[in-house]
Amino acid sequence: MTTLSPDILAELERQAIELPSWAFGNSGTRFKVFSTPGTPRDPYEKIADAAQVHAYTALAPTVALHIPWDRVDSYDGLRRHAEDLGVALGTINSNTFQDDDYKFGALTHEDPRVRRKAIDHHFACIDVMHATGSRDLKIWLAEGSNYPGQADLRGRQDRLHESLKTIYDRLGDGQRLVLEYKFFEPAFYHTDVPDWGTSYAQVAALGDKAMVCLDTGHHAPGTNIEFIVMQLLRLGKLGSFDFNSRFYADDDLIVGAADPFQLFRILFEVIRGGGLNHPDVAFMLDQCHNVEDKIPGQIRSVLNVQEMTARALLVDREALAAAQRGGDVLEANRVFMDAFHTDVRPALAEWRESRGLPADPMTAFAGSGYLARTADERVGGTQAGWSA
Ligand code: LRH
Ligand code: MN
Ligand code: MN
Repeated sequence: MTTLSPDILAELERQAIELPSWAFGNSGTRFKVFSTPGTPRDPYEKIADAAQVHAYTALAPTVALHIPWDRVDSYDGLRRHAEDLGVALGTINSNTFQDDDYKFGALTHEDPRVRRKAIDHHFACIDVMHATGSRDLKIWLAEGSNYPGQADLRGRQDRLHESLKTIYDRLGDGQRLVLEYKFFEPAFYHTDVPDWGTSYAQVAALGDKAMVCLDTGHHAPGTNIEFIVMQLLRLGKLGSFDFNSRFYADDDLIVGAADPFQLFRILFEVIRGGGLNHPDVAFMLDQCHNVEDKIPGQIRSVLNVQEMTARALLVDREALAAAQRGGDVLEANRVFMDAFHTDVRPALAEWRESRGLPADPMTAFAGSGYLARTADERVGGTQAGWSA
């Protein structure tokens, strides 16, 4: 059995992956949303489910909220509820994509009234952050156009800067703005923040408290995502990850399910860039579980990240650097692939047990009866938020 050195275990011990509250709601496609018995009926129950993931893995100490999907009367109360369950509230995600006013944009809209409304929504999110103790305001904008000529691309970029600046100036001490990019959808011709370069240009113009969010599902097929990770870390502007995996578009499937090797390559660059447990980088999941059970889906996800992190930590970086310096292409590739092909699961299981965790969190959770219990208790669970 492969053993993991004390240094590697110390790194893994500090690994923290934030869960999205919306992963615990029902979700689907525009064709059908399947409901699951026991689905949370409110943000309190979503957090209770997220706390299960942490209880079985010790990997997921925080939960991200999406506003207004996770609207509650008292965010202070929600914060205490989370703490009672052994987790904390994390990133606050704004939402300017489900309101008729935003049909032609929000922060980029031609009409100052609509821009003001979108900015005010972000101010409200910052108020929530003060109550929850959250550090990050994550902004993803569903803004763009469908037809050439429909929109003034340049004017929209200028308005985007002005709006973001107004939001940025409202941030408190220790708070950050994280701007997420996505190459298409819902707009199909142009998107106002389509790529890391645009996100970088916009956040660089704001200041040190503004960073880029990289959602792994938001790139064209074949994009070398680890290169982008390297570059953003090099520039000191990688603020967070939204991890998930994709076969076709923004599939939001379990991270590491479609392409574990890509996840390994990304995590290798994170480590190479000093980023694992890096204080500037929030490691989040952004997933939906349309057909599988949601809590086990999240447990599987955090375990996948942990497993690929352990493999990436196993890369013999000295041997790799020597082969790279010597121009030994095949040796460099062998060193890299050796780590990727190492089965770390038995070593991780043993280590988990030594920390009082179940060796196999999936089986332990399945045996706990939690899903059957919540199915009995909760009637009428809500959707992930898409129609909330
Ligand atoms: C957009 C996105 C963004 C949203 C989430 C629900 O596709 O990745 O992060 O907040 O999905
Ligand atoms: Mn995302
Ligand atoms: Mn997405």
